[in-house]
Amino acid sequence: MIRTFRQHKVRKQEELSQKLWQFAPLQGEHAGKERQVFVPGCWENLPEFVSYRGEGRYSTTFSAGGNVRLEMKGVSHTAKVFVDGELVASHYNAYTAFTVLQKLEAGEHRLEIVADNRFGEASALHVPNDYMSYGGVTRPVVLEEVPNVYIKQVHVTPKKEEALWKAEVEILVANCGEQEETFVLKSRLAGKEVGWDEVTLEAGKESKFCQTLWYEEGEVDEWMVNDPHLYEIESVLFVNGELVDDLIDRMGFREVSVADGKILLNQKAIRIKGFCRHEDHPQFGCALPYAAIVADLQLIRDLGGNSIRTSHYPNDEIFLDLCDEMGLLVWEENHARGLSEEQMRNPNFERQAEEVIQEMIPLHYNHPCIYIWGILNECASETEYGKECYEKQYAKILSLDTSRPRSSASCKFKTDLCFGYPEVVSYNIYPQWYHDAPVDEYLSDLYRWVQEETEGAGKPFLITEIGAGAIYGYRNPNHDKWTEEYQAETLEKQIQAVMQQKGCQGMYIWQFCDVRISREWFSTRPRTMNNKGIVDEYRRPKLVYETVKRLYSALPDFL
Ligand code: ADA
Repeated sequence: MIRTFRQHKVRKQEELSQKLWQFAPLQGEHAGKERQVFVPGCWENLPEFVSYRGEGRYSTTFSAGGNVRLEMKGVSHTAKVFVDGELVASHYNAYTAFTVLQKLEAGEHRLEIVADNRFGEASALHVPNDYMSYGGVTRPVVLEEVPNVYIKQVHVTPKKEEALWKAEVEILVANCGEQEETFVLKSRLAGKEVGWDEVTLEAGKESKFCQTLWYEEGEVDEWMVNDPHLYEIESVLFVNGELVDDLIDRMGFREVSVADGKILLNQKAIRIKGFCRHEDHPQFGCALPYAAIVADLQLIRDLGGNSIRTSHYPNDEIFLDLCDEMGLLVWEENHARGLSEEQMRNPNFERQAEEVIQEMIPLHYNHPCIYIWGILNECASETEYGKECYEKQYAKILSLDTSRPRSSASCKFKTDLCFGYPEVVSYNIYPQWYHDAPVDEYLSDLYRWVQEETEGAGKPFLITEIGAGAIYGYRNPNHDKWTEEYQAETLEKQIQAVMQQKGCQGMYIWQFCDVRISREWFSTRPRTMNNKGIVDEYRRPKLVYETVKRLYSALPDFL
């Protein structure tokens, strides 16, 4: 499934995934032996490849011709794409989409995607880590046929001015043909239209078209947490009077701002009752199907949650579509977890991390659920070199989106140097788990330090991780660590303390469900899993489930 709504009525679009492809590993004892696998998927879900690190070749055929645009929504973690045997694209990072546009003769063509999940210097972001870097074509593959001049992207920025809503519409049109093209462009949103008559675009060029639509009070319904209203923006392009291309996207009228140390959604201070969530499932790896994503979101809602942090990478667009529809707020972040200064000095780090931002923001720009962009979870924000990297990445975000605040989940207790850059200060803390300090004392000490000694003073403050581990089904009379009792008692204290901390706008529990981790991390992770889930990997609730549900449900969505 590509999106939860239809994106084209005119342009030919076809999903090449949601079916069996041929698969062959390229190394190891099964090298070169083809078998059928379902795409999207991870090869770790095939018993013989549970821990295979190497390359895997996926192949299928498609029928198309003309300007053929292929979009790979996610290949983990390095991809090479071949059409009819010719290399047409290379890409790094599992969690962002990439496209290739080619002129092909009408007829049947062969598509091969070689995925590679090996670690090494070439990969700065995917390293052995406290989550699993799977292998495979893990998100949909989409085929489109576009005319020479086509609509490449539509961005809508909603802004409120007094009682009026305005929508700034920006349409990117590309000419992939060999001649200049003249066209008419129109876009319709919530009953109003913008248009451009007889514009000309040179061959091989792209151009942006911008206009603003205004809405009187009552003409549109706002998008709010747990009360989402979505609008389709339908853009169409005519050449010589003929409708040749279209693009439908969705938006919501909501504005995120920061004032007086608070994050505001449509001028109201939100209270974050969140969960960090990895894309992970014992049967599907990181390639969760639509119904499994819905099931996760329903559990989060049942738990009284109103927000999800896509720790630690951009998520599948289906997930974002569903959050838009269900009124759940999303903290979306680029891909990085716990990188040391040495790892950040990998010659590929800066380019790869910035590419993730470049690929994430324009594609996810219209989702009203995303209220903040995050970067560099728990990286070296306490060092001068790290600080330079944070500064550059924050600047990169600002160059792509000025309508959302930025933040970074830090674990550098009273040593972080980077709070001058973002609009929101965020900390991951584990009192009562990795150390025994009382939660309220530890947190108020940290908060005081941020206010008195850092450039984060006066900015909104969030706890982006807090939690404790429990092995599903393990209980004992001592309520020792790893028991369900210990986890439930600890979360009770943690949630109470965070929600009562003055100046703190809410929290994300680490984490929604237990997840598989890289085997190199086995020694502090029983079962080679991160066991801090509120539900286990099969989504079976632990004792703590009812605790979280009771505490979260009692708190309103706004402060
Ligand atoms: C960190 C990190 C998470 C996870 C967590 C834990 O704060 O951001 O990815 O590793 O700790 O379980 O210790």
